[in-house]
Amino acid sequence: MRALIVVDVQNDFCPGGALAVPRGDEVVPYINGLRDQFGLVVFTQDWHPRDHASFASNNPGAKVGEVRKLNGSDQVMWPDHCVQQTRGAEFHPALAIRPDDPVFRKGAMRDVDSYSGFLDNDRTHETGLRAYLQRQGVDAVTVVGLAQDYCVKYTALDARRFGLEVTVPRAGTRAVNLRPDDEARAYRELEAAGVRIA
Ligand code: VGL
Ligand code: ZN
Repeated sequence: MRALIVVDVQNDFCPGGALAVPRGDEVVPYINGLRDQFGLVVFTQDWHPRDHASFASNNPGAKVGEVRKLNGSDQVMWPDHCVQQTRGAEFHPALAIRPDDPVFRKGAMRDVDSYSGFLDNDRTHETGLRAYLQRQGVDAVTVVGLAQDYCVKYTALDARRFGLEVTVPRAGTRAVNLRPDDEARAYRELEAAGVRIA
């Protein structure tokens, strides 16, 4: 069975939000139109505590966009975003999501960021998404949402590592593009890992 994984379609990643992805809201109608083609639809939600270590505001002297070391790994300094229980962390109001759709939250531990919907960046804690998809008999996934060069990319790469067939439709995602070629590079990385770009 093929599942649709909808990554981080939250207010803070849409125009007007704290970490706005250019034209990020354009994915909403596309995703809404896609969901009925799938036997299973799951959502991820970036869900940070206010003191999260990825926020520039929590790292003295750090500027947004700068890269610092966090526990030995490169960490982009982000604006405060998707803080738990805030409007910015809520799903885009037009996103079609039903009360019993499974939601996998990530990034809740203060000292580690989590781009992939499967695992945090230090690759020690799983969100439960892998086990859930396995229980449901999922062998292929389509990954959509925000942002193409971060959470969508890492979610798709982990899905490949876990042996799933993975498709990323261009119409279902938008990139942050901190550097202008990040989106193109992410697509190349995905293709090299065997992800189908549609
Ligand atoms: C994301 C940066 C920081 C994303 C989440 O959803 O792509 N990007 N946190
Ligand atoms: Zn985040």
